[in-house]
Amino acid sequence: MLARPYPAVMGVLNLTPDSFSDGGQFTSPERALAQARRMIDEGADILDLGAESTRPYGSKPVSAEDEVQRLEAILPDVVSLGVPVSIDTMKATVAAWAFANGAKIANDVWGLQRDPDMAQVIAEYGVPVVIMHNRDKADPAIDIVQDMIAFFTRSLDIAAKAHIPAEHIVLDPGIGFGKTPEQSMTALARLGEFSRFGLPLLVGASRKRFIASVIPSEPHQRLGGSIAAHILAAQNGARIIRAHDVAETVQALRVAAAIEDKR
Ligand code: HH2
Repeated sequence: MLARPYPAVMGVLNLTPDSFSDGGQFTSPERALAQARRMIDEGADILDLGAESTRPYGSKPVSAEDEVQRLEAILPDVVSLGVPVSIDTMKATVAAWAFANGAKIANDVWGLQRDPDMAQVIAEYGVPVVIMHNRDKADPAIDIVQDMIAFFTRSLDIAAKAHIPAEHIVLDPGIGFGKTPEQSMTALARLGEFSRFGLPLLVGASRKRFIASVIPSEPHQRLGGSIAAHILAAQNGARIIRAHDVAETVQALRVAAAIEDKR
């Protein structure tokens, strides 16, 4: 057995026309299912389905009805592939629909703090939840890690009041959400500070804008930067990595873990 097991990989599948890096690529059920199969073949442990882009600039808000409509054509078929499916939504009604149709994990980019019914729905279905840090607007003047600790404390309070068990909670720094590129990198560098919560961490740095702040690049040109961030996140304790490029991510994580094993 490896001294430190490599993290699980969550493959991203956006059923949206406007996601920042893969918008419009997987809106047809055939292409979405083919991508889901491909990510499973490449080693994805979880598939994260999203039907509303959450990008900070330029995404269009989608009604719950439209979000469900986008998912209806695809989610049940993806569930039938046998890999756990997480639902990337901030709306409780969409999450409830997804759980009733086989999704097994909640992924809330507002950490239970946007939709007041979200925690209750998650508790009723007894599913694990990814609580991601977010802010309406980046503020370069704040200590982002302190802000995240306060945010997670609020989210965990909401979760406790809804009787979501601690074993069902994963924390996520929300790379690129309500943060300057510098703050996203600070969150990654200081990931170890979240170990105080004693909960598993998920990191999703895939193709994000902070990479372009170091070296100018379009989203599809950011694989190297994504892998660098994910390897460091794994070394700093991340247990789940959310990525678009599953094969490359799995390979990088496994090689890094195999090398660490020789220390
Ligand atoms: N990032 C995105 C969306 N959902 N969920 C979690 N838990 N963590 C993340 O870092 C995260 C997330 C943004 O990436 P993507 O899904 O590719 O883009 P979009 O929101 O534009 O669909």
